Amino acid sequence: MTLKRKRPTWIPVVTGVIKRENKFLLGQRPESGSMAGVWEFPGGKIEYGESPEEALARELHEELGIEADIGDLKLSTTHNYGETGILLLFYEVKYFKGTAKPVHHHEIKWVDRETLKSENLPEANKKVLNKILDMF
Ligand code: DGT
Repeated sequence: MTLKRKRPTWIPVVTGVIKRENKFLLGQRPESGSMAGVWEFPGGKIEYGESPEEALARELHEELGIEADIGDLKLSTTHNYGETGILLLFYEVKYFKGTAKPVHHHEIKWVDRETLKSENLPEANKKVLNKILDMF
C-alpha cells in the first residue's frame, strides 16, 4: 500500500510594510502559538468575505491599534510549510493614525535595513527580503 502525503491547504495572508524614518515596523509573534518569537511584518489571514485590503486594515487595528490607509500591493510570494501553504501579499502602508502598540505581539520594534537583514524572520519573508529592501 502506498501512503499518500497530505497536500497542503493554501491560505492567503496579508502583511503591511510600515516604514518611518527609514525604519521598518516588526512584531514578535506571541509566545503561545506557531513560530513563537519570530519577528514578522504585522498582518494575518484573510477572513471569509473580506477583501485583502479590508483584512489588512482589520489586522493592523487588532494587532497594533492603528487606523491604516492600505496602499499598493507591492510584492507576493508563496511558501509551503507542509500542512499549510501561504500566499503572502505585501502591501505598502504609508499613512496611519494612532501610535502602534503591541496589542497582539509579544513586542514590536522599528528596525533599519541592516538590522532587518539579520532578524529572525519567517522563511516566507527571508526568501523575498532582498526584493522587499529594493521596493521599500
Ligand atoms: P497560526 O498560529 O499559524 O494558525 O496563525 P495565526 O493566527 O497566529 O496567524 P496569522 O493570522 O498571523 O496568520 C499568518 C500566517 O502567515 C501564519 O501562519 C504565519 C505566516 N506568515 C509568514 N510570514 C508572515 C509575515 O510576515 N507576517 C504575518 N503576519 N504572518 C506571516
